[in-house]
Amino acid sequence: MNKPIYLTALLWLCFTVTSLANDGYKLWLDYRPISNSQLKSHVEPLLNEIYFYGDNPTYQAIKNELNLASQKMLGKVPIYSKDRLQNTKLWIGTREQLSQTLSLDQQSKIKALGEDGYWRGNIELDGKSFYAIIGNQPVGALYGVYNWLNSIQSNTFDKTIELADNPKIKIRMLNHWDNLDRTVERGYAGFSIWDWHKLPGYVDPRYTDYARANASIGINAVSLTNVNANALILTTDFMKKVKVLADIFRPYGIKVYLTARFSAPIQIGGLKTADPLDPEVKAFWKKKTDEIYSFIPDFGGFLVKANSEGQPGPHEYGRNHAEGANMLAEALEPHGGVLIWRAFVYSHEDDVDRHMQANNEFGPLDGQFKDNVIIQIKNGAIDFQPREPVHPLYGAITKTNVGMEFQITQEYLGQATNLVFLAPMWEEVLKTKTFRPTPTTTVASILEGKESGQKLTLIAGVSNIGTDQNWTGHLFGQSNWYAFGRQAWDPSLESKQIAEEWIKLTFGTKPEVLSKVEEIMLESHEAAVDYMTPLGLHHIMGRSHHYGPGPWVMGGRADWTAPYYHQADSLGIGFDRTSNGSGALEQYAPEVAKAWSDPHEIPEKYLLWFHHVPWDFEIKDGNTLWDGIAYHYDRGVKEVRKMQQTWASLESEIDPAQFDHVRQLLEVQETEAEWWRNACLLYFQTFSKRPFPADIEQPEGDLEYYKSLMFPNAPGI
Ligand code: BDP
Repeated sequence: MNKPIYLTALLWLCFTVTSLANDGYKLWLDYRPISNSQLKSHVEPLLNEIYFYGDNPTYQAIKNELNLASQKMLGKVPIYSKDRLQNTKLWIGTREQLSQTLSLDQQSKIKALGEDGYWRGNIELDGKSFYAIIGNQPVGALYGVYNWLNSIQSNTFDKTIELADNPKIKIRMLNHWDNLDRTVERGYAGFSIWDWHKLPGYVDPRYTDYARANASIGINAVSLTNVNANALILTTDFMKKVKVLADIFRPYGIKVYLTARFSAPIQIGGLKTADPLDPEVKAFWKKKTDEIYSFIPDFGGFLVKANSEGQPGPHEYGRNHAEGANMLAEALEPHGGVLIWRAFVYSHEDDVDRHMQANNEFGPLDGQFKDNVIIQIKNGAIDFQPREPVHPLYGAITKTNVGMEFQITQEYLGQATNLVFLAPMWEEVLKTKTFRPTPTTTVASILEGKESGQKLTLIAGVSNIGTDQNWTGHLFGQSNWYAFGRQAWDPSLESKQIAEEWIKLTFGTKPEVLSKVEEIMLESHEAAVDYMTPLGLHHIMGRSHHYGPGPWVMGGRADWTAPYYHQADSLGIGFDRTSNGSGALEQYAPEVAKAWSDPHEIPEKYLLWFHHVPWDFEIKDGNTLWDGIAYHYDRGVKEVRKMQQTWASLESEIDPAQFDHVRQLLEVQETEAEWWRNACLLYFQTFSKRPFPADIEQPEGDLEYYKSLMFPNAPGI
């Protein structure tokens, strides 16, 4: 081989190998070359002639994205025009900047999209045609550009179609549970991406990529630190570090929030008390808040976990949650800041069913919170279980701003070794009817402020991001970050649509890949529920790390043990929350309480959540409860095997590195699903004293062996 040919071949090989080994870092923004020639003929002229109406940091961020995308998609940088009419085909700007060009009708249409909305479409002017991406604010244009690039990547861009969109939720927020030493509570993807030690001097380029990823899916708020908060984050030294992050995020439309430790006045303020009604305490928070705003003028506000799981709060001083929250809200108010107060409260001194404690605390306080307070409520009343009935606070309080807290990190859903697409679970929650305040109310309509007229709307998700090269540990964890952003933007989106979008951006647009990966994703949540906690079982995971099964976990406070939740005995299994039991069902609207109080009427997926049911109870498919439980566990394992086979059939279609990463993890998932099934069935059999149905794979192994497994180094604790 002569030298130049040899060198070209070598270069080609290097390029192919590196381009094949996709490490997942680029997430869904790994723009692929456009192979469809028709699409290319529509996109290329636009990227060759871009005109920006003015300049600002957000437009610089858009240019940065267009540069990256164009180089990958077309192999060249875009060309920016200086004149809006000469050599120009793509306009990017705000409604105001384009007001001379837009008809009054177009202007009012765009205006109606609100502060983060965007419009994109064709505009005819003096016989010439321009493609325009317009926001009411620069950030709207940014969202419009991401949406446009997304449509190019998924092969759906059509210049002739007008498209407008706007978020239904105002604050679309990631909650990082990141500690200042970079460990991450319930994090399974390495360490925290916030390198506090090197900040403010060293700025990791990852911060910008993080902001890009969030902006591309509409996330506009991040709380940087663990809700089990460290007061040091509020010191001046840390503020300088936080400021660097806020400055990076600002052009991407992202506001920074911090978790505020309620006892900070004592820990960093030198006071003897943190009583929210004490004048010195109030003065501390006011001064502290003013100081934060002097560094970060658009600081979002505080997120607070108080009087829960040992965290300090107003109860120590005989004050209630409203008094605690309002004091902090007052400090934020002059700056337009928001106080997010979590409803995840339960006390070990209170032996009332943990399911009921948040309603008991917050119900009587409805209407007492200030306008800039939002109560952030988990999707269910216990704790991010594989499946939970909706939290009874939704619809129970109507005079207080409420927001959703989902968990993206898979604390109870196989952590980073299990492929579980969470959008179907969130969709199920969002579509749930609460029947309060009206018969048609759903969780989504409450969150969107349609029921109460609340202006401050919020959907938050506990982040699954860490320092792993692919950000989320499991490649499919990226789909949950993506889905969260999309559902927070528009809670009415279907999981199927979201899965399709993500698959196209991640694996390309081949129909076979699309349909098979979609099948895996859409069935994965039900599979996990089956092999972990079928028929409404809950909180039977390993103690503390929550990794793997632990239905036998005993000792310590009752509501941190598994038998508290499953209540298995010789007669049956399940937690009686009807009026004969804890009475939690009565916290729901009468329509729900009535239907669910009958074990024959309640949706079977919640059966054991609300009822203690005899082992021989006949379930809907005609089986006894005991056999039904066994069939569900067995089905879960079989579903994982089906996922494995489907994935295996895609080997020739998927990047080898990504293929192998997922293949290996699916093997781990199969082992873990078998472990769950065997351990739980063998354990529950000690109560049911019944044989397993003959046609399931017989649970093997020895219960004592499963009980003896220890994971002292499990991540995320
Ligand atoms: C639970 C976690 C715990 C969190 C708590 C919370 O196990 O680590 O601190 O929720 O949400 O899911 O505050």
